[in-house]
Amino acid sequence: MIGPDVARIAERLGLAADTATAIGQLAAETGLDVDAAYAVQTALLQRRLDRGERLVGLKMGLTSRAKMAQVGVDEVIWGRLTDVMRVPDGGTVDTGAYIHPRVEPEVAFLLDRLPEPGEPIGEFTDAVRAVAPAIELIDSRYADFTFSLPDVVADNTSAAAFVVGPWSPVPDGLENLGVLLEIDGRVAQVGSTAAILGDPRRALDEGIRLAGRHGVRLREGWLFLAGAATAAVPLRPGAHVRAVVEKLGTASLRAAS
Ligand code: OOG
Ligand code: MG
Repeated sequence: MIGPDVARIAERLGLAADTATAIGQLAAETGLDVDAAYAVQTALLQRRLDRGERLVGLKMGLTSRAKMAQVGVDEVIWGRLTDVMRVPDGGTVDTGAYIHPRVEPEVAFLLDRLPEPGEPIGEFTDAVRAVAPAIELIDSRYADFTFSLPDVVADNTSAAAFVVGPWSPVPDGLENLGVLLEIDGRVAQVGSTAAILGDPRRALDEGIRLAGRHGVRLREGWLFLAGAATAAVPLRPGAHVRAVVEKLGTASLRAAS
């Protein structure tokens, strides 16, 4: 049997992102399974590297029930972050560069030295140098933000842009910090870091394990987004967005009007 055409699917998804044009789901029609979907993701990353972008870390997706319920997919997934996706804290994005952007509050880790594959993480603070509040801007390349598990994996888990707030040393206890997402000064989502796999530190174990299955090793100096603690909210032109994480502070962005 002929497998799905990984290069062609990556090209369709890459063009959809570059031109902010939604496409239909691909997995059912092309017979794409989850393993082949990660191969598409790798090809999409290569497309970005070929135009000079740098891989700066990984993001986890669907690590909270709120997110799983919002998109109707209930598996933890991971994707790639590049330097071009990073927006400075307080920076401005153009919603016209995206199809149907949404924002969600996250916790970011700055990775230190990680154990060899197969070895457990000793102390979390050996593996993570600092933590920060963050905002992820997601933008599914599929029409109506609707997809299956292999579709969203192939689409680099809807990754589009992200903001990292100020770094802090790892506080004692990351497992139950209050999280708010504010739009124009109004609370749009309320949650807790407990929503992220019970403790966002677990997201790192999952990231090491799941990326390791596809031969990807996390590196010192990489960023790591642990996954949204709440559902995502549509980003409208002119909006001012803040993610506030107890003990860690605030990350913010503006959408140009
Ligand atoms: C998939 C990406 C999920 C998260 O933090 O859960 C994600 C999506 O919702 O489109 O980034
Ligand atoms: Mg996210």
